Amino acid sequence: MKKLADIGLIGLAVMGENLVLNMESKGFTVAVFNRTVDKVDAFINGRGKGKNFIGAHSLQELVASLERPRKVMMLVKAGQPVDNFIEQLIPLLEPGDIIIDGGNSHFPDTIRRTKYVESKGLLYIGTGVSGGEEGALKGPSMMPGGSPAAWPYVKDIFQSISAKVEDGTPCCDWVGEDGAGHFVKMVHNGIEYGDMQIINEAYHLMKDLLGMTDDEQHEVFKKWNEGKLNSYLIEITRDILAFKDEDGNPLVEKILDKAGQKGTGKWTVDAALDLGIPLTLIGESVFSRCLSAQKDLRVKASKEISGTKPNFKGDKQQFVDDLEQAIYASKIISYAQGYDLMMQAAKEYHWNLNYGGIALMWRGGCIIRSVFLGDIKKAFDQNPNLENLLLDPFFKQAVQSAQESWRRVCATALQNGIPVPAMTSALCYFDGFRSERLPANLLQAQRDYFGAHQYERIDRPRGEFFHTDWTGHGGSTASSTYQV
Ligand code: 2AM
Repeated sequence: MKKLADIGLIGLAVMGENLVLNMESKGFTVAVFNRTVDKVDAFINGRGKGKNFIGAHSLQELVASLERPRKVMMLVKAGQPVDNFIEQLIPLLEPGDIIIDGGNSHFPDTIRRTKYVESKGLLYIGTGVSGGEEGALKGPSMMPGGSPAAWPYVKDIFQSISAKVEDGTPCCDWVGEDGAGHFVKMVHNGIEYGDMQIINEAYHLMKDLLGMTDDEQHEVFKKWNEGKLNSYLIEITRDILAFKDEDGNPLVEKILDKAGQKGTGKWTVDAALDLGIPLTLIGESVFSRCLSAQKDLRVKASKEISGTKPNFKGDKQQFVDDLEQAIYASKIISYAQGYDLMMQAAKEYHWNLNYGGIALMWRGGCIIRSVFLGDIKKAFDQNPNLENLLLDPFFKQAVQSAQESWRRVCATALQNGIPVPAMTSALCYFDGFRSERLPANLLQAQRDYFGAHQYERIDRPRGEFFHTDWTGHGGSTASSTYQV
């Protein structure tokens, strides 16, 4: 065993333990510390026994056991604990040493911490780690951002422990400056909300509109997983639908329909609202969870409000085939919107994001891993300056050929009273996106009418603003123009 460790880790909860076991299995020596120090010895004498770990009983001991430049990674509860450890580490470290946060931090905190730690002469990395406990042990998707100068020192460790795609490419690359890594991890989680909602809508339609059993649906998901929808979430849905409770009935049907959420979907939508990006599908996915959570109110409303009841008269097989297309098209819209958000964030926060690389980082190891991400990577390889995924030739063609099926699914769902907010909002976005002219001319007229907010004209140069006295008694606020 080496005298000094390659990296130190603070936080021996399951994620931390699994991540260091992963590092050690790849040949790295890891020093470990935990606030509740007993856990250090428990780990060294337990899962870490006989392996290349150095147990530290204080931060001083941890820092003293590291090779230079020192790399200290925190996997602790997000929020104040991260700031506390940074404060405690700064006086113990030397210029060029690196503090890494591998927790689920909110990106504005990572922006702030990067600047602060750099101001002390140290380097900082905030990295998204996705894939849960199993991913941490066997190969997570990792999305590091922060001080670019720190990357060469951690690259080998991070890429060794991360998931790999079939050709061996690691699902980990440098994302960008300061909070970029945690931002991209946040968008990943938002996209995860969207992918799950789309699948849930398909399940809802097969169950309540087509009257299919869980076993029948299991077969459909199995088939879908062998095609272009091949992904981890389709795969687990397939397995969930086949899983039987002790009485032999599908367990999923006994689960209360009340969704929980930890808030990263909301963060993504908050960021979209802040940056003015139409992230409609993920937004609807967050709100769908909120509506599901109003279980008691829904039970009451269901007894008081009557409405259309599902009554399917078409060809079931055709509808199931249409559903596959609707899921695919909705998913393309969701990723196009997610990428739009990242592109705007890159402008706002001055990040050089590697869009193809991000698709590759999500290609394996994480919850949204799918074959589909390989096509996104290709789109950005072909055109690194792609303005929107929907303008890429492959995706343009894919959405166009799915379009009719997608419309049939949405229209049928609406006519039969089954809510499909993700699929329909995606379709509305698509129709809006491909419209040269939207009705916002009327909207601008309304704003000018009641608030003198002014408008631009299509028969005058852009940037020239007009106000009209719509009622004839606008007094001195009548028509004026100015340049902005
Ligand atoms: P603990 O074992 O001492 O509770 C995940 O909860 C990890 O974050 C654990 O390693 C936990 O340490 C650590 N953690 C949680 N809250 C903390 C805090 N306020 N200060 C330091 N570490 C904390």
